[in-house]
Amino acid sequence: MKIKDAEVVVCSPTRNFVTLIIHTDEGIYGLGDATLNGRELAVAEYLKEHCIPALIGRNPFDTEDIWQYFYKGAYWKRGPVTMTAIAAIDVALWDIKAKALSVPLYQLLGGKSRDGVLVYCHANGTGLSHSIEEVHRHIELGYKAIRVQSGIPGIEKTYGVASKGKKYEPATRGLPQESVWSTSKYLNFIPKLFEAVRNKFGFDIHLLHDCHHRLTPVEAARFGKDAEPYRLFWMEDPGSEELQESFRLIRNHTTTPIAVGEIFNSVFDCNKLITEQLIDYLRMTIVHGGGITHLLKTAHLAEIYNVRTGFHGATDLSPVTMAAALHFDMAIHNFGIQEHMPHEPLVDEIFPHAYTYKDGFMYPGEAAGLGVGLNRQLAAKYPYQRAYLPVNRLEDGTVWNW
Ligand code: GCO
Ligand code: MG
Repeated sequence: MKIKDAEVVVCSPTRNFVTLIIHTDEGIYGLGDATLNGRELAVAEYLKEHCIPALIGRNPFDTEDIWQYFYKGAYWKRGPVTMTAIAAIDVALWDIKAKALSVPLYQLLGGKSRDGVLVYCHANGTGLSHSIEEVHRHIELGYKAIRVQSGIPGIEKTYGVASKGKKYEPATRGLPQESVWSTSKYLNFIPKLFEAVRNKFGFDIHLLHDCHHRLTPVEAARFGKDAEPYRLFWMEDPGSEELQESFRLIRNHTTTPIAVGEIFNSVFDCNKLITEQLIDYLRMTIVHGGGITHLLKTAHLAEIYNVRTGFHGATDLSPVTMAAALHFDMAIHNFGIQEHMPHEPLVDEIFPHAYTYKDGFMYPGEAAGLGVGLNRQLAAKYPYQRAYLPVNRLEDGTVWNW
């Protein structure tokens, strides 16, 4: 089998998605997600101009060699744009391989290690009582694990919280929106939120929280200590991750489990975090972490050090990534949990898929390959629109991590 051609489809059904389609001479095609939120066209061009011409004629079964060709062979290694492009190629090739062998992808990654994939959803409230209502609504939907985010008294807009009556979506069209952040207001409020949620719903439900990179190491340590009585499943991205050793300080002060890595793109972003056991869950995911080939190696390293996976699964990761993640989650031993932020019905219509949700768990389905299609006619009706993630500032105007 040979790669005959490849194309990049960019569409914007409520938000932007970049999809790579690789065609083979035997008529089998594979899909890869290449969406990098707010930087979509950089990856689309990288693929079109620098990768696709060098893909033609290769054997799609050579996933390892093709991965190394675009990674080591490019001289310029790593970085989100490069690694997202490589991930799209890699996932499309695994899709082709599994389709050619007529098996669902998880069969090639180790087979079934579990019956279903535990997922967590988002309960986002504008304030304490609304957050409690949202937790209740998601418990009714069967979720066993819920990430709780809330508007903070005294802060106008908070990460993870939708404006009234709307679904939360971090990127917005036009130029970047700006928000203002106060760590002290946040740290004063969040323990009260989790106290209220535990008082109302008890300890049988898993609760998670995303700090979205905003705390310094010592503030994160304090957050973790304050959260201990509420037994969080994890605190996510407590602070900026560039300095891996900074997690030692957080770790030394709290038993609240730590999850990081949704913006990582290589094992070299988390090698110390893993081997020094500074984290509990790794969020680096297939689309931004170099694809299945690289994530398998990273997850296997993590397994040795008791670190489990907790893949990023926000709506900016297309159904193609969701499917790839679910096959991966099903197969590896050190799976922890999977984020599930359901896509809009229009997105599901453009990417029809075999995966399903039931009672707090997801299932990749038994279709050959990833089990995801692309309705190109419908996608073409929603052309790309420039969109950005917000920019964050402290109350005095200093730019801060969003
Ligand atoms: C999460 C994330 C997202 C990101 C978004 C950025 O935990 O789901 O933090 O909501 O902000 O994916 O592109
Ligand atoms: Mg996050």
